Amino acid sequence: MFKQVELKYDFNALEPHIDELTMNTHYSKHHAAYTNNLNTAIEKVADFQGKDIEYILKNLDKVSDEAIRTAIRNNGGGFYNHNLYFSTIAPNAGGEPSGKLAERIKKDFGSFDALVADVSSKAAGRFGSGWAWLSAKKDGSLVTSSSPNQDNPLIEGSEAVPILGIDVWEHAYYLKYKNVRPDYIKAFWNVVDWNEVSRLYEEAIK
Ligand code: MN3
Repeated sequence: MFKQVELKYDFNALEPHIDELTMNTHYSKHHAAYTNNLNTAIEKVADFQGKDIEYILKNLDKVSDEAIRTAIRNNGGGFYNHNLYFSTIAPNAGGEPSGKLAERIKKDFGSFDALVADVSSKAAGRFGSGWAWLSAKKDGSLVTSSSPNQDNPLIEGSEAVPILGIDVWEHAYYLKYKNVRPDYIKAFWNVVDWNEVSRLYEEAIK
């Protein structure tokens, strides 16, 4: 049984950057539904019993039934992506990373501001619903990308592991930011928990 990550903060804790109603609906309804639907879909796949979500997302081609495969792709992606999202945002966060991650950002993107601009432009440019990512490869290098729907680099067969994702589905921002997605993206950087992202980076390159 897959379980949603527990929030270490209240729904209103990310105000004014992400509003309470959006956080509550996003976590209690959207993420909960992805999680429940994943658990239901997975029951029908013997190969996936007891497997972790990373394995499942990388091995969707093992599911011969197209409807079940699609259900696991959409809801398994939704489960994984939102666990990452909700665990890498926090109150009193934002700023810039330090240590190994900061050094690698400088090496791969030139500066922290250049990384933010890169991911922000991929998030703003994603047509329709989807995500923009910062991911790490085993050799320590960092890459950015964007995915449609609830896809992510694992589903797409990348060797890179996501360490930060911006959800640009309208449910992530529309109540407060309406059609102005770029304002939400700008605000998102104020809630990024770089300590947690750094921890995921170290984990990914181990
Ligand atoms: Mn979402």
